[in-house]
Amino acid sequence: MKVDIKEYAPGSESAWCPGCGNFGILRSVNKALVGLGLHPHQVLLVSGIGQSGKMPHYTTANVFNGLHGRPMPAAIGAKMANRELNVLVISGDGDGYGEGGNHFMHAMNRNPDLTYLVHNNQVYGLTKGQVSPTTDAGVTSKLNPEGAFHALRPLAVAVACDCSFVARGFAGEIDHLAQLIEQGVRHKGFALIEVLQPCVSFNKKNTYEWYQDRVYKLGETKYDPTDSAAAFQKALEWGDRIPIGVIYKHEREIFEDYVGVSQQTPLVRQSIDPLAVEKLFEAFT
Ligand SMILES: Cc1ncc(C[n+]2csc(CCOP(=O)(O)OP(=O)(O)O)c2C)c(N)n1
Ligand code: SF4
Repeated sequence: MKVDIKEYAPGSESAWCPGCGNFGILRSVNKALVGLGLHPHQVLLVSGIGQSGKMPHYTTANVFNGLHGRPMPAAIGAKMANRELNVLVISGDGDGYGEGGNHFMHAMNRNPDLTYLVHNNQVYGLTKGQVSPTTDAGVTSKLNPEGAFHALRPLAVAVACDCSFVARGFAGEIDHLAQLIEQGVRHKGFALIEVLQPCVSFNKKNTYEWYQDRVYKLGETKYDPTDSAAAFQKALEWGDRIPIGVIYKHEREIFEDYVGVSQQTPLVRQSIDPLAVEKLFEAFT
């Protein structure tokens, strides 16, 4: 049955500030899921804590909202138990690159079949604008009057970790971002999609206009996303020109194949033997 975007219409009103870049990301996610022909029951959105972490609550897909910086282990567990689910992990730059930096690195290395959206607004939005790992050097906040020190370049980290799909979108380019999300979900393996997300309340530097003056689409240039050395250079490009599109992609073995769950009936479809469960409990009493 054809999917109607109304299926993803939220039942609750959002608590985001008017003009927040998260609205554009949510629209792109919904468009992509419709484009993929996926109904809400076929999708799981797993998030951490933050303004980004609220996003799953504004859709009708399955939701798991966990701890700050910790959506990844829950998402990997869900995918292992039910590989038929399309699992999207939703993070912020603080959640994913700061608190969750350890999970970020190991997930990319292991290559589970997940799509990872990082809403990069270059601040800790929910806690009122402290500097984050990606805040541009020199940018100040109330808690950091001396300014941020040096910005992490997570997409270069991703290429170095041999992440099998690395892309960047912009919340002001909804159709382009929706296309990237579709590609990320179709990709067999770990797909990182960082999204440049204006925070209209706390980031007065990286505004919609600031990005619009700088972003350019890699798909409109002669760029080969399968060349890892070129991808590393491209992932470091930031300043007067900022690339959006697919930066790096290649196929390699996924974690589910390696651990053998791809060859088994998904755990969620296996019947439970109450006697076996009882024996298991006995072992712990
Ligand atoms: C372990 C832990 N540390 C800190 C916090 C407080 N906290 C909640 S949200 C947040 C910042 C979120 O920033 P980011 O991940 O960039 O998301 P945004 O709100 O900008 O979307 C922090 C520090 C927490 N909830 N748990
Ligand atoms: S504080 Fe920033 S990130 Fe949070 S809802 Fe407002 S504009 Fe969006």
